[in-house]
Amino acid sequence: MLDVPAPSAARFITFEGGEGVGKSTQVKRLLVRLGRASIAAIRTREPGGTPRAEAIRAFILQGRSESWGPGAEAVLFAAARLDHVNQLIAPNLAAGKWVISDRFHDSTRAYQGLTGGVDDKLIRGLEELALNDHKPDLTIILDMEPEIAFRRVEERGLEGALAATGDRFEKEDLEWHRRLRDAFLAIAAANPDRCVIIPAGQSEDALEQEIWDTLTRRFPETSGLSS
Ligand code: T5A
Repeated sequence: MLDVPAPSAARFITFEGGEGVGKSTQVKRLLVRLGRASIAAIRTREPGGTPRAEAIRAFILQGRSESWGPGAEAVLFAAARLDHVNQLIAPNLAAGKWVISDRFHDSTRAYQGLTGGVDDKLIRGLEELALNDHKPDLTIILDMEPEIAFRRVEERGLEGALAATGDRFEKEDLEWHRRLRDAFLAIAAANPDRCVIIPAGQSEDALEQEIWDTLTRRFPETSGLSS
């Protein structure tokens, strides 16, 4: 008989944190690691991940919903999430693939709720509607002083399309980003079983290793796998 390892349950992992803390970089690196460990996985992002959700992303990040206020924006993010969950996240998990998402529902809680002042009742109602029981198994919150993250985004912006303007939320001032950081720390404190805070000021390699160590501790079925 062939010695085939039992398939492990598909996991849903989200990355959260402020602007420019290195989420996208680490999501890509984690996908490579999972591939080396022969774990089938996809990466996605919010807002976005499906054509309809990407259309909502463009609308919001171009600043076209800004004047509607954070409550309406929370509804828009939730509408994008509902499509994302139904069309991409749930089917992939059901097919046994791990799903790694660059931002998810905690971003609405942090940006529109705790920082934007949207009522917690609305935030919770939108979560219930959009998640449809698909809560992440693990949320990695990359934490960093906004001053440093700002510098990173600025340096990247000098080469990128957002050089002159920045997107909708990158334009907020430093004080706003400090409150945003506190919001993510508060979410982590309220959800210790799901969330892990990882200091993001380390090198990309060191951060990748800490994330992998966190994951193998959390999901013991991965700890014996080569990576
Ligand atoms: N939003 C989103 C809401 O308000 N509510 C919601 O519900 C949701 C889902 C999304 C915006 O929408 C808001 C939040 C956001 O404002 P986005 O473009 O996806 O917009 O914004 P971010 O998620 O912030 O994406 P960024 O690309 O700006 O930041 P990342 O992904 O955290 O950072 P990354 O990996 O792109 O790295 C930034 C720069 O730093 C360098 C990279 O090379 C890059 O240049 N870097 C490092 N440098 C040194 N050391 C390291 N360890 C580094 N890691 C990366």
